[in-house]
Amino acid sequence: MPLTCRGRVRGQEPSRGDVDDALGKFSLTLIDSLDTLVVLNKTKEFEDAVRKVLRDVNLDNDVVVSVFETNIRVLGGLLGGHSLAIMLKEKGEYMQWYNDELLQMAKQLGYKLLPAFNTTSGLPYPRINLKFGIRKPEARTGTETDTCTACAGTLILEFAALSRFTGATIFEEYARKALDFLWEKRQRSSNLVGVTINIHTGDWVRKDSGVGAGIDSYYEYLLKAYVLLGDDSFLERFNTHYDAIMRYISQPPLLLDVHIHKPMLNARTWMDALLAFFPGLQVLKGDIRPAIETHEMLYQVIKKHNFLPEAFTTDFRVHWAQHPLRPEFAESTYFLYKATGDPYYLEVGKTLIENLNKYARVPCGFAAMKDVRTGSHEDRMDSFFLAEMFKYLYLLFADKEDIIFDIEDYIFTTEAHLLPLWLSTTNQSISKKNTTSEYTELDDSNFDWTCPNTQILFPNDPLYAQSIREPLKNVVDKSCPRGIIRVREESFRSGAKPPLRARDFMATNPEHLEILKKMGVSLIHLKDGRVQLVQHAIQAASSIDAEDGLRFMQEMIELSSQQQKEQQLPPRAVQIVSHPFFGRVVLTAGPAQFGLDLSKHKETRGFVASSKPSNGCSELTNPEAVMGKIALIQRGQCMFAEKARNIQNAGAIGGIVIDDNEGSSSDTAPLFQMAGDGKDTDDIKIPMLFLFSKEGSIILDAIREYEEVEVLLSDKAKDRDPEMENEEQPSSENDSQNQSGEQISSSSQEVDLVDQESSEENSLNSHPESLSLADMDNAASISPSEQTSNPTENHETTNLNGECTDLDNQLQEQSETEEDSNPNVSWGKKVQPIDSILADWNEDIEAFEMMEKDEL
Ligand code: DMJ
Repeated sequence: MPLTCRGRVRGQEPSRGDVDDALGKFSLTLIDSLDTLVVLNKTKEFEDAVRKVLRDVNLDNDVVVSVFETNIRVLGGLLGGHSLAIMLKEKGEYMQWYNDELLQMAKQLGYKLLPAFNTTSGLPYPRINLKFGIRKPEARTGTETDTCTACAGTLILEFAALSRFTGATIFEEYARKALDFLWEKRQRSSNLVGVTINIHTGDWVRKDSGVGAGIDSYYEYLLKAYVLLGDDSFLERFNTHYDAIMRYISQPPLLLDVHIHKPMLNARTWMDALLAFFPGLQVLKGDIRPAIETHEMLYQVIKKHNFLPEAFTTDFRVHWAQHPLRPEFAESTYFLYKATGDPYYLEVGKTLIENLNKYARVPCGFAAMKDVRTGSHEDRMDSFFLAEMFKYLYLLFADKEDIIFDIEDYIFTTEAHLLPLWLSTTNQSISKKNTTSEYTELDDSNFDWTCPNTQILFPNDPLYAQSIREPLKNVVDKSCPRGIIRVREESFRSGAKPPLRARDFMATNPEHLEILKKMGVSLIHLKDGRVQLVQHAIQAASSIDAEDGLRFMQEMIELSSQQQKEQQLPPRAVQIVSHPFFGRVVLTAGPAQFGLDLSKHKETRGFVASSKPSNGCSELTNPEAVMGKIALIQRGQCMFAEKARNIQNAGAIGGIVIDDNEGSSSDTAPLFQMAGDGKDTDDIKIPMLFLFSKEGSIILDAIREYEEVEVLLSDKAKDRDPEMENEEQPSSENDSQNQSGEQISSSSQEVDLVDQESSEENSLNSHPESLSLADMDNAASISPSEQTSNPTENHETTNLNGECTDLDNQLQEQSETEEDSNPNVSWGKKVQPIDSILADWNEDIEAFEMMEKDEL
């Protein structure tokens, strides 16, 4: 946890839901980063780290973990560590004491995961208890029915490597069986797979299909299994799927999810960040042109937001604003550079590194972005940051002689762990046994370049990649909002009427109501004036109508969540700018519907002061303390607006309301806006922001530690300026870094209709006239004395003249202009020189040493 400078231990921090399934109290980050140390030529440190793993790691914990995450990060980490340990031992200098201990540990872990495969299908359960397995009552797992395709299909590299290293064939057999089952279950007419599958029946639970979340590494492992194991059946399967992906999902430069049964029909209007690995896989496959195109599009999204948002729309607006420092784009950049030798990709890598240093680097590491629009942080640095991001960025710039072994002798797992290619000829006893040999006829010429020789691909044409990128240069900036772009083309061609789209639906149109009826969708009028849409597939006129109904409901749900998002005021940022933070810690804050609007006015900067009474519900008794400062007030006992008036009357220039629910955090609770008191609030002129308790305690702890704490309230965090740091007041005597406040995170959950397909009935509430789905009940929390509110502003993205407008751009440009014209904020747009980064770093180290002493 890079903001609070502690390790995250499962059970000791509030649960973040599924994200925590990767944590098994098995020193995840240490294991996941073992082979990174060798790649970075930190051999001594690697040796120490291996000793620590052997000394400290316990795999027998009573914890329920994700089989997929444990496989790719822990089993993969141990095997990558083992692979490089034996390489070093053979070289004769380091690891001379090593006796396959990591491999033994990997085997122990492998056996712990095997009970997960105890299903009739051979697909593994998604979770397992490390101590009690699946079935025992103490296991607290084993009742799940569904898993994601990537979860079941991303085992073969690690399991086969484990079998081949140890001679225990069972692991490779189980992983092959799971892959065989997925292959059997592919949708036969489209050759695509869905996102989730029932592990008992093999039915597709989610029938949408893309190359990102939920499926990504299934495709990756088919191709890489061929490379590592030399088994043609994997290549044939990959090629069959690849052909389908390029036919239906690839809409250059976009990669858009479709339905497996109706692959000409897009399933959503946004893309997720995980698909950024795909250009890298296309390089391995040898299909460079679309790789360059998609990569270029992604790079432009990154240039717009500094990082790739977790999801972004087809017109490149932010859909999910987090960025947990995912490595996929760096991975693809590395592979594209290897394939093309084009220095452009080094420039791309440089931008990634600069952005990481500028926006994500905090005193104890690199913090995930809570919101790429505000630049606020999350107290989270996932293990893949060290396992993958560091590795790929280092390798991008490394010359052959910088690496102490030949990286070409290894293949990267999905977590970038290194497995030696010589495994292909070791202990092959089970390969090719039981593999299906039923393949679609494909045009083989597409696949000539798999495992490409880049010399052949780019015969003396250094400008090849550039010529592909050039036409895409403005694809993001000049894009107009777009909806679902491909609608059942085959139906149009045959003269059939296009199905009713959710966005076109009008509850007052009798023809539309008729179509709804045909699709088995009924409208129920609720007492509060809203209507509920319910679908009963069996009431549809035909199975085709039933499917159209499902799609319609899914579109409605997506439209609803999109509209809700668009209507929300974006979160704001509280940035601590005084010593020793210097703008590096950025906290996510909720806006207020009254007072100064920070998206329209320049940021407010000031020292913070606690108000008395702490809840700010009556005239302040310490006006001299808050005069000219930003007042801290505790939530509760009166309306937000009342607090604002009281601190404003005392002379405060801004206010931060801190939640009184201990343990609350923006990572676990949805942010909300502070509503007014139902009266005119025009008299409130100062900006007001809301912090949950964990974020608030970071400021309160800073006051305890440093007394004078200065913050910046804004809509977007500002770059820090080293000169500002020098101007700052001298540090307090005790220079230690002592922030507290646990932060936890949960990634956004998509409410997806297809999740409910199996339950036969789908329902959704809406408003009668316009069916503006933003009116759906979305459970804003309303406390008795303070009103929180869902936003009411609606941000149009297309104006009446049909001109293209871009809200993100507008807001960004606006704040940039203001920033430029604001003499108080001189810290934008500068790249921090390296010596200043090092100076910061040393200062941080000193602070931590001091902190350690304090704690001792
Ligand atoms: C990594 O853990 C792996 O690459 C996985 O396959 C999906 N992505 C995460 C990091 O984003």
